[in-house]
Amino acid sequence: MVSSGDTIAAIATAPGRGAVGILRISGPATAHIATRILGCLPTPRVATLRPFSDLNHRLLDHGIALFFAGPASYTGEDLLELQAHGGPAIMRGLLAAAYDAGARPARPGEFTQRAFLNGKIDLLQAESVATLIETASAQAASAAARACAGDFSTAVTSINDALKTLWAMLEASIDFAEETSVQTGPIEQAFGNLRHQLSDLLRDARAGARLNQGLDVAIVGRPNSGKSTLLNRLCRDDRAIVTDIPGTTRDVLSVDVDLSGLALRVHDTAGLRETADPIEQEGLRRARALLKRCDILLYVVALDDADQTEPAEVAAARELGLPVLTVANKRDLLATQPAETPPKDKVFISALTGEGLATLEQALLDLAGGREILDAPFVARARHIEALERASAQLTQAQLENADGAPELACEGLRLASRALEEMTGAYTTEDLLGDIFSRFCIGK
Ligand SMILES: Nc1nc2c(ncn2[C@@H]2O[C@H](COP(=O)(O)OP(=O)(O)OP(=O)(O)O)[C@@H](O)[C@H]2O)c(=O)[nH]1
Ligand SMILES: [Mg+2]
Repeated sequence: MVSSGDTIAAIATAPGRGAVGILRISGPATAHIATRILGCLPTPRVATLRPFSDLNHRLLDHGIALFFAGPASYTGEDLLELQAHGGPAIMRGLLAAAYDAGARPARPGEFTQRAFLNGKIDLLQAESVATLIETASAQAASAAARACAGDFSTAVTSINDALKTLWAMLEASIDFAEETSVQTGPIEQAFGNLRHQLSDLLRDARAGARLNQGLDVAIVGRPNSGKSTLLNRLCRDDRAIVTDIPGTTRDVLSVDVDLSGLALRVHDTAGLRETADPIEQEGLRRARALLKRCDILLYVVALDDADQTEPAEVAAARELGLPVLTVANKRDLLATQPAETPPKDKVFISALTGEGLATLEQALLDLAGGREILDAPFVARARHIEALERASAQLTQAQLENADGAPELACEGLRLASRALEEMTGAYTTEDLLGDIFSRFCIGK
């Protein structure tokens, strides 16, 4: 067990008043501190009702004490949880008593960091603890809970094991090349299987990252096409100013929208047109900058607009492969229904009356790959995608090198691919990476 030698304490419940407040203490002095505050050391893993007192024997509260003897605890060390009445004065008093008895304040995420350092969980599990706490979406929370339970880690570790087996086969083929005729079939097959598994995992991880981070949706189109009206419809709130004056919106207005469990950030933008107005020009600059970093475009075109040509910005976004959903708006102004059956990337709506909104939302969900994202088996982060992409590129390269008769180079490629996977689980890691990950946690976790 890795123990940092000192004992940490923090309030684990959210600040403010609550029915119950929890103080957590972890480290070698935990049993001593427990005895000072409780008058005795509770039997491990048994909820015990005790008076809580400070070191001057002043009663602070009565509550439940739970003692976990290391290594059978969250952190892998001796750990005490005190459940008191959740008043700020009580919790401050308990924390001060813990400090007086020898604990020091815990840094953000330090309990989970200790759990990682003591081998209770790996890095992927630790990161998903933070995601589970942060996320507002039920789907993402469930996927984060599966990652906490180790689903993502198991998938990564099993690929890494297969990779190492292949590496050993290749090494053997080098060592014994002159003695036996090397069987290339099984090696090629192992390369094929691994690439297949890695690409499946990358697909799942990309979906998991999207579920975790949500998607940015930009609403663009010519002035007065009804973009701001559409934003208000999508968020079911009167957020953006709507007038019949072209050029009403200047700033980018961003609103969170929950689309059947998928977290969207929808951005309303200034209408695309040539203008001499410096304020509007700045609005257009911001709109164009947004186009470079969004995931999906809603291109709004008013059916009564004489100019139906697609703005250059939208055409350029299509060129770059950005998914575009064309929203033909103001359908209520048409005397008859549109004759054409729209393709799947076009919908007819009236943002004013709300007609066609459900169709638009379904089309948006489909275009975003919403089903796959919502079904993601676990949550992931950009760092995981980057590592999986690196592992995948190394594996592809190694297969080519092996086919070219350079198994030594292929072995080096497999070593680097394995290193990338071990960076994910934390089997291989650096101080900087750990500092970066755990500093984002809340205190007490
Ligand atoms: N009849 C009808 N009018 C609409 C519809 N959608 C928007 N409008 C009207 O069109 C005008 C412009 O609407 P906005 O939502 O402000 O348009 P915009 O695209 O945000 O305009 P800018 O911010 O100037 O670029 C307003 O008078 C709206 O009431 C619609 O579906 N039907
Ligand atoms: Mg507007």
